Amino acid sequence: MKIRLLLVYLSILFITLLAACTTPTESPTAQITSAPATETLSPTSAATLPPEPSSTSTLVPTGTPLPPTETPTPTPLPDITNPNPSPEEVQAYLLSNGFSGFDEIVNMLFADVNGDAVTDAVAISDQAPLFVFLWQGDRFAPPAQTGEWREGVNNADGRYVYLKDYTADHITEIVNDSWYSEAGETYTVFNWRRQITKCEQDTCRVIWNDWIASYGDAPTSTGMFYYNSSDFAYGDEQGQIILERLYFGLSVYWSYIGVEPVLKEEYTPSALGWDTSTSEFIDVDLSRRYIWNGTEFEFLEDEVLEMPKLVDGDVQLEAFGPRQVRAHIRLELDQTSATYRNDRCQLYLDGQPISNPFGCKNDFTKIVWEDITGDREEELLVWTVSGDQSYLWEDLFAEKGCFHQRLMVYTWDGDTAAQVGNFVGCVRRTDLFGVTIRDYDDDGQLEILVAALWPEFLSPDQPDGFSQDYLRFSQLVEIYEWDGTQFILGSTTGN
Ligand SMILES: [Ca+2]
Ligand SMILES: [Ca+2]
Ligand SMILES: [Ca+2]
Ligand SMILES: [Ca+2]
Repeated sequence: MKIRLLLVYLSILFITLLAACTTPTESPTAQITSAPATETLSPTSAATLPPEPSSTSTLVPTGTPLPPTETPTPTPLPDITNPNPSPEEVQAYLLSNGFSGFDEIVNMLFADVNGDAVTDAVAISDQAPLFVFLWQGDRFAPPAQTGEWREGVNNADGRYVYLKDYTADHITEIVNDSWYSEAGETYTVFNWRRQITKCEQDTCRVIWNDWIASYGDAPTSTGMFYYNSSDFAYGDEQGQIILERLYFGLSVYWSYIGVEPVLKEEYTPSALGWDTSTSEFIDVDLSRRYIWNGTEFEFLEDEVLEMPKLVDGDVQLEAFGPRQVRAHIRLELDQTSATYRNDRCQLYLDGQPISNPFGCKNDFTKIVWEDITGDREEELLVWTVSGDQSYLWEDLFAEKGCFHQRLMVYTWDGDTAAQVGNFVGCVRRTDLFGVTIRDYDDDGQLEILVAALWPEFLSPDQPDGFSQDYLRFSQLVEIYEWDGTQFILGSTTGN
């Protein structure tokens, strides 16, 4: 027993001594932490920790040769020394050095992004990562990574990467615009985000990251909204660099609490003590300013350009015409929501239905008798507003797929009613203009003006040049003229 114990003791002593003698200046743990290229994936630490190609040599088995495997571990390629590498060359370098989160490099941008007057390279992958390669004399240093998707989202519907100077130093930043859609049974939402990355010497970091545009259509719950923004950077009187963002849009029953975009919480209906159950709610337009503090664009202030407001409807559901004929609206109320409703209306004359059912809001529905053709005979006019397609009543279509104002016009000869116009105009701004009647060409005869479209989605590459706008309002207005029998499309104006 004693001999055995002694042997154990000697063995432990021997091993300890051996370990002490063979401990190199580099500990095995140090090797492991420096080996994986994933260390370089953080944007702040990237470009400072080149992966060491030699460190993986210990992982190569030296014993019996193995049959070729299907996924061999790639040998890390050395730093890129070609100042104008192809996407394939960069992709091979990245994949062999353990960079991940993408399948391929789809495009390259070349510009000086760190201010040393030497051209750098930005590799755009097919997924989230962007890799910024800064040129260092004779090679590209291992890259910094940026280009994250929106938090909690694994993929984007689209992305556009370009270079623009945001800090007024004539050194370009890397702008990563991405967009996302969400859709459920009763809603559709699109959000656009912008991430701006700035590089200095051998590091890169994100200096601004937020939403830039938003569009939603939720007819049976929160209504419709769009928000767009534009940005520009300038130096103020004190020589400070300001990033100004102009947010503008239209929101119907959508309070921006807890969802994107969050504008000013103090201007939400509940904060203002508003009852939106019987009124249209129009949201705020504002200018938001950030100041460049040398590290990032820091929030400075908001300036409200247009206060939110409630727009009360003009309601009249019954009107007596020539010879006391009674016109009225029969309503079915949408009771699916306390705050937002798409009701169902139908027009009756002398007790008989004369229209198909149409989407309406009962608080904004009005019928009037009025001569708009100039023959001194009154027409029956129906005005209303409504959201897009109702999910409650599937037969109610907004012909233009937008939150809209509708005008229907009927003539009545004392016996029969004839529809001579049915106009749907997309409401685009806070005046709620969708359809209006006026003498557009000053010839004494009234025309009907109709706003043609809701915002269009744009792709960043426009035929007429690059656009940073992803939503655009058509300003197109259709002009309908009375031809003696009905209102027909005569011309359009705007664009
Ligand atoms: Ca450079
Ligand atoms: Ca700059
Ligand atoms: Ca008339
Ligand atoms: Ca006219």
